[in-house]
Amino acid sequence: MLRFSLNSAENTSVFWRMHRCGDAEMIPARVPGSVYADLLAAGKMEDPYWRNNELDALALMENDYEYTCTFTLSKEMLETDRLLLCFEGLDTLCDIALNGRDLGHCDNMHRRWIFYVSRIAQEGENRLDIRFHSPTKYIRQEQEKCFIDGSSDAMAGFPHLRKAHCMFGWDWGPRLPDAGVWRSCYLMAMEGARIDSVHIRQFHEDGKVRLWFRPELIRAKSEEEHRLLIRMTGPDGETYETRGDDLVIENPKLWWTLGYGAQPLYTVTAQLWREDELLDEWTRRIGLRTMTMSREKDEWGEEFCHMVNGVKIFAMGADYIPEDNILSRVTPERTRALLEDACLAGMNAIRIWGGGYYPDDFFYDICDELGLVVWQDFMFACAMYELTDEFLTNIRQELIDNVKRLRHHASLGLWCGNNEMEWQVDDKVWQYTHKQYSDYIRMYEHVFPEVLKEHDPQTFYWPASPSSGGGFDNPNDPNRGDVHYWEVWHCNKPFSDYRGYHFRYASEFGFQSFPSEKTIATFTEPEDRNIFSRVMETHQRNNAANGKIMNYMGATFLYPTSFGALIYASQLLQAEAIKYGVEHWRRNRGRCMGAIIWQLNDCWPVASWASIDYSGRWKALHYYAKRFFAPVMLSCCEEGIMTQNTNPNAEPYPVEKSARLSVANETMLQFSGTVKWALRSADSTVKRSGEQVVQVAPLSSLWLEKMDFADADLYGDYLSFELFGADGGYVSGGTVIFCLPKHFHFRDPGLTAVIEGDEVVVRAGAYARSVEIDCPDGDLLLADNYFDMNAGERRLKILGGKPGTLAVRSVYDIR
Ligand code: BMA
Repeated sequence: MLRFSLNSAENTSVFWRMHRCGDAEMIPARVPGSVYADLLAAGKMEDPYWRNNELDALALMENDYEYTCTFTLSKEMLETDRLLLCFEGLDTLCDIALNGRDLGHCDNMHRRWIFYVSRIAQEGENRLDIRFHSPTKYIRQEQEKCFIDGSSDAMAGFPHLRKAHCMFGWDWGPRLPDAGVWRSCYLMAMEGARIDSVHIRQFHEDGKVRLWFRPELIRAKSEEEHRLLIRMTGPDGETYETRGDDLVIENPKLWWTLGYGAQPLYTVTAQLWREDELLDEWTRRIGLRTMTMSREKDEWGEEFCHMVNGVKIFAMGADYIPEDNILSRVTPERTRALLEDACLAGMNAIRIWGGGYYPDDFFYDICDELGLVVWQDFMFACAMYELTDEFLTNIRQELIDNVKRLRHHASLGLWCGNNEMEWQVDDKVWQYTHKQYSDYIRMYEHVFPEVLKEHDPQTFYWPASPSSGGGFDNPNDPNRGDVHYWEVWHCNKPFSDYRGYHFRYASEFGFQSFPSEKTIATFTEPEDRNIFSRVMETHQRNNAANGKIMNYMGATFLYPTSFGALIYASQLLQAEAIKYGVEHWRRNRGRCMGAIIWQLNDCWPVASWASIDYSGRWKALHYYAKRFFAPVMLSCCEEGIMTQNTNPNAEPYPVEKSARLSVANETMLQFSGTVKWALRSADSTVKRSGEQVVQVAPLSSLWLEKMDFADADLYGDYLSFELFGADGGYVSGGTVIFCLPKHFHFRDPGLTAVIEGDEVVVRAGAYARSVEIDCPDGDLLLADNYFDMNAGERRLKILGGKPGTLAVRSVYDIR
């Protein structure tokens, strides 16, 4: 098999150019790449993320754009049995011509497109033209012909086109429906046959693994005899070989989710031979493991949890959206940094949300290496679809392409039909016809399972997120399946509302905040830095949500009188809200088995639910997550003003002041240690204290006795609690207050922070809550941040970034 790359970076003899149709000027182009990326590089458009530039950039997509390249082919390539022109991704509507001859029309960015070009390609110079049609014009025209309802955060008509829905806008994303050759393209010259894919299944029995291989070949000549040889190399270099269709691995090294064991990977190479000629080779890495969802019936309903090698794990993670609206900016390095940050915060699972695109191979390779379980939505979200024969054929092929591309990955936890549509159809959120209603069932409950039955029967399939198993049977049931819970945030409920539910698996719940001030500076002029300015509101896509943040602000903190304090306080609101939910669900491990935070990342600089902002900076939430997703975590279920709906205008009223500590142990080992607690006044003086030795079984959580703090000063005392391991080392801890932070009588902690070697040393003279260490002239990644501390000292390891000047503040400074 000869391969001839048409990618700019790999083949310098291929020169791509592009132009706006109707405009004679050609500009240099890069492939893979996009219209926006090329126009930006040529200085033909402004940064679409800067201030309000988005609308000008959107208008550019009313045009068609043509990409052209010339390349020289050798006789050797042309004399093979077949010459294929392959596109791993075209975004989206386009017509392709080679040497002036039409090859075809493409209309799905999620598919791979292959054309047989033996008769059209020629020795010497060839010319390839790809004309991309305006996506905005197309969805408008189609919507006029046939109305299809869907999220109003995106442009009307978006469901008509198999293009990442969020490129048409979302409640965190801009309307920037870019276009272009967004993935690799190349020519393949094939002799005899080629390996399209190898379907590998695993059977785990009696401590051994039997691997079963089914090669999927594309043949140029049907009568020819071919032999397949499978070679495998284990993580320690051990080798295996078979000419048959299976292989037994004695003493397999099992792949585990992060936190439960190691991530050994085996490399499988399939070779296709014609007598002694090697025709093709296919190499992938796999992990030996079983992976499914457990749905055992129990006293509350039906559990829903990942089971890896027979072990039920508590999924801790976040929802992933595209990392950039300009897709060529998403690189393996950037994705690795993001996913490593997810792991640093203790995450073991990632849900790939269905309104974006199926990520690149490198995304899953990284998840395999890190031990992240991937919940994979198919790319259907918040919309109805009209199932014509053509649309059905198109999406069936989209599924086949992606299932075959991804099914071998160790990290692949489950396939899911769509995002939120069973729930939204059931709730009649959209206008739909009878046909569209029955098309829903046909797609997710017939067509999708059929495709998977043939191409990946070993991976669990779930019809929608959320769902209770399908058939519009109470899709968002708290007692079965997964749940999207949005009463906190979208319905303005207080954080404590999370405690009212014991979801089996929360696959979405979230709370917004502003990105860091340094990130805001990347898209604003100083005069824009007011959260109700037009620029700040453009970079907030959830309706009136900057006001919503202020509403929660008023319920929680004093009024922040500087922009900086407001940004900081907004991040604390988000972090506190999510902590309320996650800690509660971890305390109820067994009944609850998953907490997937909406959302991990952003695709442009924006106010959103993300825990890491577009510039890669950790918001307070991500540091909080590092604590509440810690494998062994001490948390406190307190009763105070926040949990009791008290009305401050009706004083005096009785307020229960109590606390119940809990230790969650998400490791495979028994945990032994000591819990220490103290009731303290605002200057940190201990009023009374206690301690308790605890033994916590693996994969369980342990409640301690409820403690009554009727004697505590409601506005002046707080409870601190810490967990120490058997070796005396600090494991986990925190503080709670019994009133709202805005009413607590904080003393000025007189915080200071200095760098000593590879540590930051923080000192406080009194109780300091949510202590932020920032580096205004640089960026620092610390072992902990936004933490509570008693009067005294804390030392924090510097994990990354460049130390510069330090700035430190706490809730005391929100005023
Ligand atoms: C859910 C998601 C997204 C959305 C988020 C925040 O509905 O599935 O569609 O961005 O909530 O509103």
